[in-house]
Amino acid sequence: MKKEWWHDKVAYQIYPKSFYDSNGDGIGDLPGILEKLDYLEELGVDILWISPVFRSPMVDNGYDISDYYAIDPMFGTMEDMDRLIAEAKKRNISILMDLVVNHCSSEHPWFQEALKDPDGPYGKYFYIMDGKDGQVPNNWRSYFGGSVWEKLPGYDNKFYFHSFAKEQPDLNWENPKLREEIYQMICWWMNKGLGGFRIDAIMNIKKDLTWADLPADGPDGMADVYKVSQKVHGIGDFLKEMRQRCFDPFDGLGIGEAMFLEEDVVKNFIGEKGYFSSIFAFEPCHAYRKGKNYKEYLWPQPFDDWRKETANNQKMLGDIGFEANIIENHDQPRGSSLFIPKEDYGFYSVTALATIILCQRGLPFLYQGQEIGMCNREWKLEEFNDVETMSQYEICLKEGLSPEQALEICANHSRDNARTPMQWSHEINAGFTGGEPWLPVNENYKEINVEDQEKEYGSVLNFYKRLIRFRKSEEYKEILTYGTYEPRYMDQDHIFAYQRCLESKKLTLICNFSSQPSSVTLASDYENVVFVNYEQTTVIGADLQLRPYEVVVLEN
Ligand code: TEU
Ligand code: CA
Repeated sequence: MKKEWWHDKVAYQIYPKSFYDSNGDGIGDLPGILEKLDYLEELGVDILWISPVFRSPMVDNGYDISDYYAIDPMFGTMEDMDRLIAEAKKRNISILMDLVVNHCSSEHPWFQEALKDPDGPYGKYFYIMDGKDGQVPNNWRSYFGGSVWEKLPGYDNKFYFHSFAKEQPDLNWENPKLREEIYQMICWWMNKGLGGFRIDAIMNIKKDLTWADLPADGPDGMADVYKVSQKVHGIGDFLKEMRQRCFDPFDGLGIGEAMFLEEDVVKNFIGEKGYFSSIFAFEPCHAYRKGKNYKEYLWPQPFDDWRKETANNQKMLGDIGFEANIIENHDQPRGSSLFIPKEDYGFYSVTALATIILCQRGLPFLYQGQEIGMCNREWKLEEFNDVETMSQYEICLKEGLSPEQALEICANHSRDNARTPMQWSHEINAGFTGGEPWLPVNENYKEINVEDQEKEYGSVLNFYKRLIRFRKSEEYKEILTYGTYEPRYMDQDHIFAYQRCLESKKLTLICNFSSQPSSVTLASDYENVVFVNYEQTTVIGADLQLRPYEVVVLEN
């Protein structure tokens, strides 16, 4: 496998609106990130992915871009962005921005021009179609619920296509002019010295141009548009072109938001000749999404499925390339709430989870607040902000759930859980803002915050620092990066274990992911315990005794 500059790095995602507010308007901003760069450097972060900060009406918190060449005033100025790239570089941190090019905002000038003249050049930047006697052209359901088609204002029988909210019209990638605009824009940003991009919702850019109805999968008679992206061919031509034009010339890092790839196509997507440098490993953290209906979602994440999905993913990748490993992001509940039963939440469970993820093969991405063990909040219906949660609630009611049950599902799964302000201190508003935060802070900030954890030797934060140092240590960096991955002790209840091997070196991670003591009969002899989350070192005999949520990394 050819070595790349980013292979042995640790990445961190910032959701800028909720990271740190520098001017008291209740909204996180770029100067806020600048102020916290030393904190991130100290944590051991090498790559920073910043969710969208481009000009946007914020229907989907910046995932609806109205000007790709401007910073939204809410976040600061272009000078702030340039300063951030430069200051990060001084600390050996590369910045990834968020590339949202499946769609733009309905306020983007391209769409505004298309509205004026649907048959003109900008009409062809989008998918504008005739309906069936005033009815939508087909039965596809958008990600956020309802039809993917919205009537073009001023017309009786013309519709435009949107995979997400109606304020996010999809861009027509079949149009070479549109692609050219996108490529120029990416290169313009890369020339500013970015490390690369995280690439949003990219699997949706190829449409089924027959626009044929799909078999209904819900009582609304519609079918998820997501199925179209799974079915169509030919996306590779676009992605290859984008890589060659925009990433290769800069040795840029492109992390695709692509999921559920089949084994036979994975090598096209990542690795040396792949369309992307890497893609996120969603399967292990989506193991709770059993049925297609929200009411079939499981809570918390079932351990066996998580373990199995991880093993499958790692096996499928083999030596092809690296996935980007996560337990959470801005679209997921908090990892420490999803993976750990509520009554078990604590230092050992949170650090066990951290160690399992960071010692895997792949490029680890932490999400802001993960490093202090931030968790889900308790919600009242009127406190939610997210577009997806709003429609989730309605859909739950339509699925026949009571308002209480619907609220419980939303409270567990809402993306707003990840979007509550970063907990910097035990001061008012968790030290995130001097003003009124745009989304409520999690009330537990008095117990869970950066400032206190920095002072406490045995805190989750200090554990993460130690874990990242271990991952990047001269001694174990190579094996933790390039070592093979083999799941172990899969037949033992609540044991998450795997072995990493590189040449003659072997590391075995064994974790008791449960609140009861457990033991594992070891298959071979071990010489050293090289990493632990409990204070006293474990005594290793033929049987390894493990305390609740104890994790050990052994060398032999
Ligand atoms: O998400 C794409 C996506 O597929 C979503 O349906 C995601 O799986 C869902 O929100 C999980 O609950 C990306 C962004 O990450 C998301 O924040 C945006 O809302 C979306 O694209 C539209 O840009
Ligand atoms: Ca601000």
